[in-house]
Amino acid sequence: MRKQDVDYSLYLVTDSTAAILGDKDICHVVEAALKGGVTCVQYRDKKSETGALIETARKLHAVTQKYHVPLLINDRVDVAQAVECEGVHIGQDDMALATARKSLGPDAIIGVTVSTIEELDTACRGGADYVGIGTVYATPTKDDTKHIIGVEGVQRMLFYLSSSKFKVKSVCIGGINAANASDVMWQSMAKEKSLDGIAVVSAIVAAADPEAAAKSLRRLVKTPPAFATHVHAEEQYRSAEILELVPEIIKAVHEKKPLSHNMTNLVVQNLAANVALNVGASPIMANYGEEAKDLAALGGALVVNMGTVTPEGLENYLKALKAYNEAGQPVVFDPVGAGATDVRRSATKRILGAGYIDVIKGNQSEIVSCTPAGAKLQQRGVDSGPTSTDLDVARLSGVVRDLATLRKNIVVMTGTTDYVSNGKTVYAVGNGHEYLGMVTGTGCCLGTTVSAMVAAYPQDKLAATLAGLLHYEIAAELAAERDDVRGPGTFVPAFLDELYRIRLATVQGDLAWLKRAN
Ligand code: 3NM
Ligand code: MG
Repeated sequence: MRKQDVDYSLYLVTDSTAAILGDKDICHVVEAALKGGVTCVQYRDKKSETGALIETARKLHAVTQKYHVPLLINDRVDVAQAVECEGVHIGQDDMALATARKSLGPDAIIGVTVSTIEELDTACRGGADYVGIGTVYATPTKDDTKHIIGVEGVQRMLFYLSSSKFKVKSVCIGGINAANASDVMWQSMAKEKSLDGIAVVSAIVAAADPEAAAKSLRRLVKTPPAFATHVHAEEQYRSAEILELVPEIIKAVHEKKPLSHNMTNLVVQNLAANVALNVGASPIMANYGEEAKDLAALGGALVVNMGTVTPEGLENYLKALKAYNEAGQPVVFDPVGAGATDVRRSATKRILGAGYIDVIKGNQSEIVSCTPAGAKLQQRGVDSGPTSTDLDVARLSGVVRDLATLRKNIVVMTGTTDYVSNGKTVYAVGNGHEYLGMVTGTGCCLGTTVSAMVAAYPQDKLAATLAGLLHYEIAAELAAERDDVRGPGTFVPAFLDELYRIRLATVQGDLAWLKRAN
């Protein structure tokens, strides 16, 4: 087997501890895993004496050779040499790559654990054949991991690899299992660069049936997750082209009456439900995560609005996010006050790390708080408007575009000018009225409106999001201009009227309102 041809798609790392291996025989587990489709095996045993290591490695090598799969030894170049297996895997605290290469020669496979760009760069320059990127998620299997990097951390590494000259293969490791394998593969993709595979310990070694576990993981690595099967945000339009789709999208909401499942804060429940009704959706305000699976099956969209986040609420959001992802139904995230407190910063991180979000909608500081760089910044309050992060227009639209690229989704940043991006193009929308800023919950209700649009028109979430934004903000303009509206109080009922009237006018082919789009 030439080392360039090694398949890294399902990389098994063994563990000999009672907590994971139990009383099973390691060779039996590895053979079952190979039958299930494991493509590469690393023997990792931190406790045994050298003699025992060599003895077990020899047995394992006999098994892996039967399946034409390479065996690598964790840390121990001497053990690899003794059993003449295909190579080693070294961590950052182990023998230097150059030393290992010198001992093992050019044909040996040498992999290196990396958790920062600097380590990755060093490994690539040093001639590593592959890198193990981690730790993706905290895992009880290895309790001394240094950096939990999440899917976004993996993606940063892949961005690096995609723009470098190195042909180094990559797998990720740490807490990967059947529940997240396909999401991690898909979400970590950077430009056209994907991981070559996943590395797992407990998902196979601790499984009751390692062969079945391997089989299902092998399939999951190759299958995009449900949420990725919708056409995603690839489209690029000129503004005029996208405007032509707006009536079609508003009509789709009217005809389908999609469910808008809101897990939202106490302040806005009533207004959000009324907004949903008047844009033509069917609202349900359901904060209990257990219900989400049944609701997701109804074909609507979920809004996660963390305006009044609690520990219990957060667990409910995560359950619902998972249910909607599994059903392939869209999710809108409104990170209310994302950077305002430690609790919200950590809730934002958990929500963003727990699944795929189709649309993130927030004000400037909330969107900045969702970016890897902004995750640590302190934000002032939870109300909208610019805060300490006074960014200029170029930077704002850059932030929106980069976050959308990173997450392969749609990002909406509201403000006097709203920015919407799918990671390719940034659209600026200047509609709206200042009364929106004087009534509580109007930002949140925009999330609800967008959820109705993406639920009814999932084939183009960018156009759907823009349609929602225009419907909403032009309704506000029309309401504010009415003679019976004297201020924010009389504005609210008029706004509901205008949301409703825009929908009916559009269905009847009257598109005069849309001429206001700018
Ligand atoms: N290395 P599981 S995490 C062996 O981050 C190992 O470098 C890691 O185990 C790293 O698949 C890890 O059971 C253990 O979560 C992964
Ligand atoms: Mg090590």
